[in-house]
Amino acid sequence: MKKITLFAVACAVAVPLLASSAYAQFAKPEAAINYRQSAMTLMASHFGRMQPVFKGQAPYDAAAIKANVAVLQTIAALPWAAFGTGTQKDSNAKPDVWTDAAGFKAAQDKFSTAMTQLVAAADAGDLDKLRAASGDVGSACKGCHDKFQVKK
Ligand code: ASC
Repeated sequence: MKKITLFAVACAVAVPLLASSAYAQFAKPEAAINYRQSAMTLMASHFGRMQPVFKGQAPYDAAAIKANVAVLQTIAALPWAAFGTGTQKDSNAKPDVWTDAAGFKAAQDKFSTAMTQLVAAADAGDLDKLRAASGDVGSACKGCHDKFQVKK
């Protein structure tokens, strides 16, 4: 009876852990690396394409920026689940991603906060706020890369 109870408790703990781990979503480490790098590439594209507008080099189309920021926001949530244990080899991620998990999470949170500001500015149709939030998003990208990405 005790054994069964223990087994039930172990399952109750293990199943949600497995479901949220990288291995529930990715067949092998290379798939996780490819996934997160693809998300980063898409983010760079959707972030980069707005910069001419923020620099005053292209006209501000509020609806187009709002739609683009919505895409960026969706992609921005994706990479983090793909940094599972055992997915460092042959990637650009520094070991610090795993050895300083709290620091890596803090960097994600900084990015997420800046993204929330960017979404709010896009929703408000406020170009000055968009510029400021975009600057914060860019700083969050760079800060995380400086700390957690191998320089190429
Ligand atoms: C990008 C990109 C980054 C960030 C960073 C911002 O478009 O690829 O890594 O913005 O350069 O400072």
